[in-house]
Amino acid sequence: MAAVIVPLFLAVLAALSGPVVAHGGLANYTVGETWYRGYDPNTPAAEQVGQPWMIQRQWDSIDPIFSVDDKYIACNNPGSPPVSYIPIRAGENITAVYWYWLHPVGPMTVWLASCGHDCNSVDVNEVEWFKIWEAGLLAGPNLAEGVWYQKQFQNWDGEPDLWPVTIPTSLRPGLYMIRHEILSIHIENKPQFYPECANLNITGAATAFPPKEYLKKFPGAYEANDPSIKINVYVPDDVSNYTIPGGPIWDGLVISR
Ligand SMILES: *[C@@H]1O[C@H](CO)[C@@H](O)[C@H](O)[C@H]1NC(C)=O
Ligand SMILES: *[C@@H]1O[C@H](CO)[C@@H](O)[C@H](O)[C@H]1NC(C)=O
Ligand SMILES: *[C@@H]1O[C@H](CO)[C@@H](O)[C@H](O)[C@H]1NC(C)=O
Ligand SMILES: *[C@@H]1O[C@H](CO)[C@@H](O)[C@H](O)[C@H]1NC(C)=O
Ligand SMILES: [Cu+2]
Repeated sequence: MAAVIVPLFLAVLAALSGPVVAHGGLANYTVGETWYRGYDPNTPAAEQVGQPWMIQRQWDSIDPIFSVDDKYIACNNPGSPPVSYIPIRAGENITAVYWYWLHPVGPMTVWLASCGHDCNSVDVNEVEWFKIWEAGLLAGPNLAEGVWYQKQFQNWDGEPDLWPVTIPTSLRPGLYMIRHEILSIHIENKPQFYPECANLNITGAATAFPPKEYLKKFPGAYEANDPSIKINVYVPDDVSNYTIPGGPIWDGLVISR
């Protein structure tokens, strides 16, 4: 939908002011009262990449990723990992801050991947991600007219748009990446994936870790022919159910390894 959206988008951007980030992506993270600045595609990379405060992976485009097989589906990432980690305790909330979001239809998911001893030497396409949060269709009557979490999240007014998620209380501590994904499905057979990733240093004394069946790679977690990905939500019919792709979320209760 980019051809239609770009002029409108620029018009909205022109209306925004102050510290507002001029794009529709994950701009900041908060934990408690602490704000963490994310990567800004509208600021030169040289001013951000390698900076000691950077906690989010570099991403250079607000444009969507259209294919489940695109390697950028992991982290919208052409290159550089951040230097630092957001410290957070298992059981605490991390809130993603967007200053603008355009699309209303489709699921939103949050994933974690354990990095071992260093998130900056891992390959984002090889680490194993597990889903910790999801929200899709919240209420009927059908996919076109129903209430989506994304519709409620959609924000045009320059106020911070907040997406809080709890790190599972039972998760064992360590270095992790967190991956937020918005999937917009307003065009049949042309899904739009908008992922961003950041580094977390999760502390605590818990010991749980999800078993194998929850661990997925990107690409790999999704199938192009999944009805939840290629569906035309605007065909009037009786479909009132929507299965969020990528398998179930890990409830944090299964202990293994
Ligand atoms: C939010 O992120 C943007 C872009 O990365 C940055 O310019 C801004 O200072 C951040 N805001 C806060 C409160 O950290
Ligand atoms: C923590 O996040 C959850 C969603 O995972 C949300 O329901 C809850 O309101 C958040 N709590 C706070 C204090 O923000
Ligand atoms: C992660 O947090 C622990 C506990 O505060 C700290 O000892 C460790 O140095 C941190 N690791 C990194 C890579 O920031
Ligand atoms: C709705 O549920 C049916 C029956 O379980 C399933 O086959 C179909 O894929 C679901 N549709 C979506 C979009 O999740
Ligand atoms: Cu679009």
